[in-house]
Amino acid sequence: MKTQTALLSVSDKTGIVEFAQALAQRGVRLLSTGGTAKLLAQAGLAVTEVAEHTGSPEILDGRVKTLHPRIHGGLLARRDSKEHLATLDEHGIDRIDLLVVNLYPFRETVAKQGCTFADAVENIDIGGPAMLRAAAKNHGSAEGGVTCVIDPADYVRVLEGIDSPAGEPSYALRLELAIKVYAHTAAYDGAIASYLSSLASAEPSQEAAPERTAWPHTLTVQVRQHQVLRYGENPHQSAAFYVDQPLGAGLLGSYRQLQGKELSYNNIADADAAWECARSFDTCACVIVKHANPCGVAVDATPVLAYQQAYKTDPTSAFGGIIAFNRPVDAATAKAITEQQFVEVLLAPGYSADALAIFAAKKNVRVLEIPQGDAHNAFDIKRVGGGWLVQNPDDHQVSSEDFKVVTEKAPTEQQMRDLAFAWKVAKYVKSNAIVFVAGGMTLGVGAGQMSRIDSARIASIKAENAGLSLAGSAVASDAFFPFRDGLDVVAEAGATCVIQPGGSIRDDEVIAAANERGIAMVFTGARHFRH
Ligand code: 93A
Repeated sequence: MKTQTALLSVSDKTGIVEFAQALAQRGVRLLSTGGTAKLLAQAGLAVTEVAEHTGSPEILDGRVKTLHPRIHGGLLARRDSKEHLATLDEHGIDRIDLLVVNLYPFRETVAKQGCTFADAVENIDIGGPAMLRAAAKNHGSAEGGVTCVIDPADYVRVLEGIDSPAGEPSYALRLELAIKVYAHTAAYDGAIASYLSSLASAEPSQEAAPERTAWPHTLTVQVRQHQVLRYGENPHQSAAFYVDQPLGAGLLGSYRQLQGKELSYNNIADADAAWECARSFDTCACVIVKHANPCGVAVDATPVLAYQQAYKTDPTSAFGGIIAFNRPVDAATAKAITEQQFVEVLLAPGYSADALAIFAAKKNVRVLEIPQGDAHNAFDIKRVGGGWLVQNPDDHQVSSEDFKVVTEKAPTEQQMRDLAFAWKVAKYVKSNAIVFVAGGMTLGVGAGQMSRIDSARIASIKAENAGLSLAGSAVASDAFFPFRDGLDVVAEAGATCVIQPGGSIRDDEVIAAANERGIAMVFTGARHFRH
């Protein structure tokens, strides 16, 4: 059915005047609530106030504005039902074909310092969600239905739909917008429940709400099923990939697959580890991951140079690896990778046409493009029996200026650069992590051992296996050395400088060992356990 009447009632008034103007130009009649109507009228638009349309004034300080049968009847009458349409006629109710609503900013209000209980409660929107849920319920069928819009980013597509021969947005778009509405209202109510439960036993008052606990008592996450996977970590497990709503650019979930086989559960987990490590570098970096651990990381002037250095760390493990770049991949890099190794997944913020042509010859290689962006997850979640462990992501940053030299010898400038690089990589290696580096590349990575000394031994064995010398290398340990033995192992392997958090009761013993061996050591004051 042609879009004849729209109801606009928005708190976030971004783009609403322009959108209403575009609707008016298309002959759509505008109904609107107090503040929105005023804005539209000021812009010279012909708009009917909802109060005038319903014949009922806004009452109770605006708590009741749109809660009226002339609104809800107009939204809910089935477009394919003669009876419903006759009922509208009988009661003199006009159809409302397009609903544009966004809600009182509840989350933003309670996030503000000093938000009172009264502020919070007045920002619980009732009429908005009621209309949205009604319109979404009646998104209809291919024959026609109501369009509901909560996001200014969707205005353009709605106008395109009105301009189509059908005179209304397509069924596919109406369905998409209806899904968006229910996800949104669910999260909105979740935020209200979280806020109220965070007040615990506190009495409602006009005073500032009590100090909020660091974590809400209930946690609401909004996700969308992105893909059902062939299977989980093992073939006897089933699995799916869910992505956050809204989804931040720059995070793995926003990927676009340009070619290759379907992604598996393990591919996604490994791709995330590789991508997060690669994007943590400002300079051009390449990260090769196997089984969730980096097996080669390097920074260099170009992606191909970074790849070649990263590959040298552990060519054996790199086979079938996941490779991430924080710079667009060019033909030289694509050629070097495809000639040298079997690769499961590639990640980068972009690819040259020549690079894509080279990958096209290897049909199975999964090539993922991740849009540039600096979004970060709000929290990490880990499943345990009967519950979830939730924490802030490990986004602790220390720069070289914060490194505390604890030994007689201080690192040279080059050593400082190496230590900073090693420390960055160690954060992405499963604990216990020991990472040897030199000149912007990893030389040996020891990951996931139950004792730090074994990680140190493994890292040096791997360097030896790859034919890399550890003489004069820098080494990072993701947590403190509990005894001097770990330090002895890395020193004997050839390390001349060490970075670690410090904080052990035996720090003195470890510092003395470093001094004895002429090693420069810095403390970061923070550890990077990764389990
Ligand atoms: O207080 S309400 O829950 N009661 C209502 O009947 C109602 N109808 C729309 N809030 C209501 N709204 C909300 O008003 C909308 O969801 C929107 O956020 C806001 C727009 O108000 P105005 O146009 O006056 O700025």
